[in-house]
Amino acid sequence: MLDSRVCTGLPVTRKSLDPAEPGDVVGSQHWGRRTGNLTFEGRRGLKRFGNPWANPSCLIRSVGLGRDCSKQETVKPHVEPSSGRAPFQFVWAEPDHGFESEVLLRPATSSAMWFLLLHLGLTATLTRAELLLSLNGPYWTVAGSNGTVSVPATVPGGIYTDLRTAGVLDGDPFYRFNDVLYRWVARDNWTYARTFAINADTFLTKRQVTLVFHGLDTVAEVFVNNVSVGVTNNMFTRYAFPVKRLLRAGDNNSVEVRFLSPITAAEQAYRVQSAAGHTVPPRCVPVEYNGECHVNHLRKMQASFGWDWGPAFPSVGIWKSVEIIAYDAVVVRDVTIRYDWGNSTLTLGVHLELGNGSSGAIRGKLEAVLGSNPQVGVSRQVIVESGKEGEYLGVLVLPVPANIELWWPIGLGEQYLYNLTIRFVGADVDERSVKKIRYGFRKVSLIQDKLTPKGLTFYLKVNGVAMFAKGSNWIPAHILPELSVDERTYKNLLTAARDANMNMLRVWGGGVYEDDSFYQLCDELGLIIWQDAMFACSMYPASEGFLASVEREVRQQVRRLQHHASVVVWAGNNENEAALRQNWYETAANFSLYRRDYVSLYVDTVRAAFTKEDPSGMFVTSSPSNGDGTEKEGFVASNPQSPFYGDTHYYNYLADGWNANVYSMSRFASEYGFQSLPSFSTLHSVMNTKWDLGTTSNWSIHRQHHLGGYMEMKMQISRHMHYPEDDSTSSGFQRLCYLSQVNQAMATKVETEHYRRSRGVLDSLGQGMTMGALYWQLNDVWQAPSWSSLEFGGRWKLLHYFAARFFAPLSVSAYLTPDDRVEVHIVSDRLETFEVTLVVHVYNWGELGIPKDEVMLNVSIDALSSQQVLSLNLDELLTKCSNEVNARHHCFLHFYLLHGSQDAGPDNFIFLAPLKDSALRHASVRVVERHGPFRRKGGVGSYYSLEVATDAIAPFVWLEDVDPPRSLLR
Ligand code: BMA
Repeated sequence: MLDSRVCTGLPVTRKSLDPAEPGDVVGSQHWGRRTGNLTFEGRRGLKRFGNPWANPSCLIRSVGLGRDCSKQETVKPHVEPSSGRAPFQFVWAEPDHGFESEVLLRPATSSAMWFLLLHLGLTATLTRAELLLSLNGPYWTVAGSNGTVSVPATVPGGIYTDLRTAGVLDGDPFYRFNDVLYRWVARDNWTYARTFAINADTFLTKRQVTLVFHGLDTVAEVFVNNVSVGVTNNMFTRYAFPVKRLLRAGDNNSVEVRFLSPITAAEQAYRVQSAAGHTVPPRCVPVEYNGECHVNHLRKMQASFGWDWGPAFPSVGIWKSVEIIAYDAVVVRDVTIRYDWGNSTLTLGVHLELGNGSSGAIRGKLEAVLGSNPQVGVSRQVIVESGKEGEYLGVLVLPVPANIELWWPIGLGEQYLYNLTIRFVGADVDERSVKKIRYGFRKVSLIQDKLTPKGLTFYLKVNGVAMFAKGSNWIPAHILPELSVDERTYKNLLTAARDANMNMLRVWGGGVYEDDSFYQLCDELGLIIWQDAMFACSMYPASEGFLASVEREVRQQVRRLQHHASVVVWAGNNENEAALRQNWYETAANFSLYRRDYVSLYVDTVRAAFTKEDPSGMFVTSSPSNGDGTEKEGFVASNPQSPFYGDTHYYNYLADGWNANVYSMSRFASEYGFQSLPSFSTLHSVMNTKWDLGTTSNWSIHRQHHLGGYMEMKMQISRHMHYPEDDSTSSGFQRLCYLSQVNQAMATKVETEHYRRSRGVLDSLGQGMTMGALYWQLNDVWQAPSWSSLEFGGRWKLLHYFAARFFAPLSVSAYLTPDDRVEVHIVSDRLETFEVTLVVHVYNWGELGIPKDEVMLNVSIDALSSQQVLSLNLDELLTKCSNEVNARHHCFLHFYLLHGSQDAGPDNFIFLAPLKDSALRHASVRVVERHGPFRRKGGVGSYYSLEVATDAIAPFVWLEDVDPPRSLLR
């Protein structure tokens, strides 16, 4: 029963980033592959005790058929002298048994090694792990309800991807109107099925055999060997079904997942909910979304029914891994961690699974080892008894060495991460379960202290440092959840965030809780995460069943994510407090009813589950909210957007976005932004340039989900620049793409600079002390007008280049007051006082390279501060620049900072009149030299170095890669 598609095999790579340890499963392969090539790395630093890795061996263990195919090979390390790292390569040939194998790593026996382990009171165990039979891979079929469509399927995956691969959907789902044309897919019910073999001698002798789905999207019934084992209705929870009694020895076992159309499921849930006269609005997404209704009744990615930046692709499928696990002892599922600075201890909450219907207690040893130098460990005998849902919580307290290095957000220090291994070793059974994580020591608090004359502060203190949060809002990396968890895409987008000097991202509540690898990357990159629970822009049911499902979801997600150094703040929802208070969905007539539901869901359920799992964690019930202020007002504040408390979402598309004086104050601006079109190179692959150009074409209207979006864009652009005479010509449309990005970049720059400056402001009303600026939105899910700074496929919009500058650690910015004063500020995120020379140059638009006047000032900039350093009278400043009456149309101001003779940060500028009225000269801009490509260190792709020349002052020049790697355009 070999499948020819997998015979050639993919290279096996080790997923975890940790060095391998004795007893580790360092690789595994699916049935059908007979050779493997595995590279892994051994632990270093144990030299003192002899190197147990001098001669390690690998043991191939086959699971699935019970035949003992084990064999042992010695693997030769190749030690890199410079790093001391010891990568091993192991090539094996597999007996032709056609099932799953795993490769275990064995150290050469070394008495010193045993001494070390005994010294730590640990068991170096070579006992077997729980058995795991992965049901992932291309071995599935999926069929529609009337049997006319039946195609091969892959798990993890989803129906749109499978139908596309099979050629049933013959076009790019994002091409023109395909999102709507392909909607029939989501209206059908789909059944995923496969067969698999079970080894009776290994699997079926185990005490517990469980079928585990890490993510089912969404409403489904699961059958094993034609017997129903359960139903699912929450895409964000893991489902585990006991299946031992249903499995048979041999290869004729089947699993089937029958999905109900999400559109039907949402409609049904809505009807049930409304039957008792209690409707939960909104009834549908706005008509501009071309979306579907009632997604708020499903625990599913809310944006998959349409959003103001995304298409509706109501997804269906097994979007995460599936496996059968079999064990006699327990499975270490998660670990939650509390770091007690005072006592220098880590308290580990080890979440063990015993499985349902477990009889009696399981005895064993719980161990934890921290890969610090020196390595520390703790070990404790436990008697595990089954609690709710077959779970048990074991607690370990681990002493932390004094020399531990802290984890810092990027920009404030290094991102030290330590290996932490947690094991359960059975006492009565020869079995162990291991969990490995990377842990960063940091102390974080959300400071909400009283401010005079009014309100509370709202900022993060990390390792004692008040951190200004700079960043953006993260939406899923793809509208199809199965494609959103791609590690390469994560790396591309998150590295771009880091490269733009961001230190924080908010994972927005209308998407998904991201994959472990996302948070792992954020840990490594030093990006702080604000994690919303997955509720957005809606009222939600508060029925018993709904709340129970949410409680389970939050419990599982908090346990999974809590240990990440990057995950710092949680919020109950996106904008639902504001929606309720401001009557977005006509709930005012029944305010107290909806408020009661609101409190039941976000306070009594989400917050309660969160606090239970992470008592010292930080949680706000909504974003935006007034934080503690919201709590004081019974969780629905009279103004959840108050400038005196918490966080705000502020959008004003009508005022002049380039004028700093139009922006309001905020303690923490967690959303604000402006739309733009992506580059023409990104758009043209999904349009027909014969019909679709121009903002009034059917295609452009179809693509624009934000009511009035083009009108606002036109208004904003026209204030400062010449809107194309006809945006339906090819050049006019391309010009619009460019101008919309210029406008977006400028407006977001001006607004962000306003928030960064406001760190140092506390006005007479009590407004100011802003400590966060996260613009909306970082990334995109398709090629359309949106607020993103990164296009679908990863290309940078102008805004992203601007962000790298306006988020720089040391930044000079200026603005013109209504009474014509130029106020110049310097903002510093540095940890020490810094001496700089501020240079202000006055330029005439007509004269390239020669400032007409100059002001210089030496200043000492306090650590972590925003300081106003200059206030200049504009008319006086322009006297040498131009003697025209309208001098400000001929001149602009340029600012930069020097430290000694070196640049101390990015330069900056302000315009003094709308550009369309200014005396710009026509510039001829050319690339004169090109070097590269060079490999990007620690990032994705390569880069070039180009020399660009101009013969006149040319604002807003950026380079666009018109042919990005296809791999990034999935
Ligand atoms: C905010 C977000 C999103 C939305 C964005 C732009 O309110 O929370 O729901 O996409 O505005 O309108």
